[in-house]
Amino acid sequence: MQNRMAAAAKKLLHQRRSILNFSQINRSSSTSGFTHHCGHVPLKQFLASYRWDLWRSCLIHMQNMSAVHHRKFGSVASTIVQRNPMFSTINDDDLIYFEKILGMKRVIQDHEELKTANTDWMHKYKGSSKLMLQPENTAELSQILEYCNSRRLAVVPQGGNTGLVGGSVPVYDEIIINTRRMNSIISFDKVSGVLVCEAGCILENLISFLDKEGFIMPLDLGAKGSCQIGGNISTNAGGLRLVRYGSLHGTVLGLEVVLANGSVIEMLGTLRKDNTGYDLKHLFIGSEGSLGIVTKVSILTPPKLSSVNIAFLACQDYISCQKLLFQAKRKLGEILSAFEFLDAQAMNLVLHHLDSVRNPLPSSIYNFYILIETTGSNESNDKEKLEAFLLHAMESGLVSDGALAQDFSQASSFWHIREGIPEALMKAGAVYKYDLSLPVEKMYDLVEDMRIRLGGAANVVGYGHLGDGNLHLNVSAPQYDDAILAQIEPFVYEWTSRHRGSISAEHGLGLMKAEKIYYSKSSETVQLMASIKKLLDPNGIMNPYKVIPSSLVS
Ligand code: FAD
Ligand code: 2HG
Ligand code: ZN
Repeated sequence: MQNRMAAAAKKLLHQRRSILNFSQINRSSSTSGFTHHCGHVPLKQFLASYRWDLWRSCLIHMQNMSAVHHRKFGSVASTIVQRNPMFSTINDDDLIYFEKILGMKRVIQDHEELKTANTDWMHKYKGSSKLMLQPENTAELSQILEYCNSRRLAVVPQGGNTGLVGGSVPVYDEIIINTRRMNSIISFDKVSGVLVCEAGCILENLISFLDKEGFIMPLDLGAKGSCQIGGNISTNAGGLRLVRYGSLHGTVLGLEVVLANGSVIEMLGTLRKDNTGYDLKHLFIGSEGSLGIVTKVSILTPPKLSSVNIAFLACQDYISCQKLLFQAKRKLGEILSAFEFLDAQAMNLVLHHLDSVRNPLPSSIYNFYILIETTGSNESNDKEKLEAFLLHAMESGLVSDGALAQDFSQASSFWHIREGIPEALMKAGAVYKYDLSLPVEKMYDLVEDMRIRLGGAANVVGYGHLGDGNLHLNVSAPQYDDAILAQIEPFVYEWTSRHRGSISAEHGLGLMKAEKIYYSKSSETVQLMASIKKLLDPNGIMNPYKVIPSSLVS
């Protein structure tokens, strides 16, 4: 069967060059990119086996490349809220108290450091905090929050500050509580795969740690070089492999959190099963620092599997992308570990703005690109599955062209195209970001509708986690412009709501969408959220102006 399939694929590849032009790709000796060779080789040759150790080091290299960069271009935050007059402002006694707990070095008032911490990754949201605190452990954090609560000093928890909705920076003078010094790995159990660590561990460091143990993190995202696991949990980050490993609501087994009044809630279980009443950790997964600060995490990590394949495919239309997803779920089944898409506009941005990126496909322009990753434990079985899938995709004309990574550096390059899009957008100018959950069949209609609305005024870009029904709609313009914003909002939210989508698939609400929550949640649900907030944070000091409409919390 396998031989027949391979032979058929081989024949097809030679016969139908125009349909699946899997050009042989060699990595040039410099790191500048690919060199293309016009000849075609049998599919078998493309499915070159991986060396997992090299693959991992490639990933780490790629992660370094993807460490986030800041870029400045104006400041427009569409949401305007009033400072809550109930909050105090910092005085000398407060500083003396904090210095007593943390020492002088971790009570930061330096202008430059504060400027960075006050500004979000997009340089779109800017606060005016005069103080950043860096606790080293839960006890210190607990004392800080207890004090802030008694003094009604508002705080904003901050991890790697890579959030994309204005949640991680102050709106006014909130004290920034930065978790970067709480970065120890506490334990790792090789039998269960349960990792327990502090919230300030950088995701990439956890990935590297686990790699040596033969495991992987169940989440991965382009900001891994800077974001922290506490920030990931607080935003319920989805990322590139949710299609395989599910959301953090499934993989996080336990948390330790500190509430606004300083009480430490120890829920740091390592059990897969525990039905002793309400599972309160879920309240803190995705609550964006509005209910408490996550200090420790227990998370289930999957074993690292030896067989990884990555295909970069081109499709002419969106319907083919959908059909390909349908087929991938059936034909690749349990080995499918990523299914990402980008449109031609996203590809052009990356090619234009990121030096290290080359298009792995010949120069023809396609309308859509799909990145498919498979991860499994049986190389020959996995390859057989992938061959069968690709053969079917070719025969049915769903795929117009494609390339299979033959080694780790090609795999890295494919991933770099997809992960580099946010950075390329930053380099292109001002960007309006929307992160939407939508039925897959409707998803790209929104991009097209937005293009019609905006005409030539802006570049409308669509990409995202197609396997999860998550569209990243980005509107790129030379500079921020109220006229453009008025064309986008509320249209984008109304459109999403009309199609029963969510206005935040994975980035959260932050400041950007706190007031827009009703597009995705009923008023009764939002009221219940506000009641929970009131119960856990009666003075409203935890990350104010974010997540919940300010009328319900002030
Ligand atoms: P921050 O940005 O510092 O904070 C985010 C929010 O969490 C804030 O509201 C903050 O107050 C709160 N918070 C932080 N730490 C804690 C804590 N310990 N306790 C309580 N609250 C806390 N997101 C995805 O879901 N999928 C992606 O694929 C993805 N890719 C990205 C790629 C790039 C290049 C960038 C810049 C961002 C991307 N994001 C993605 C956005 C994503 O939300 C963040 O990257 C990440 O999850 C945030 O982690 P952080 O440590 O930077 O948190
Ligand atoms: C991604 O998937 C991130 O790359 C960022 O979630 C999305 O920039 C965006 O809109
Ligand atoms: Zn994303």
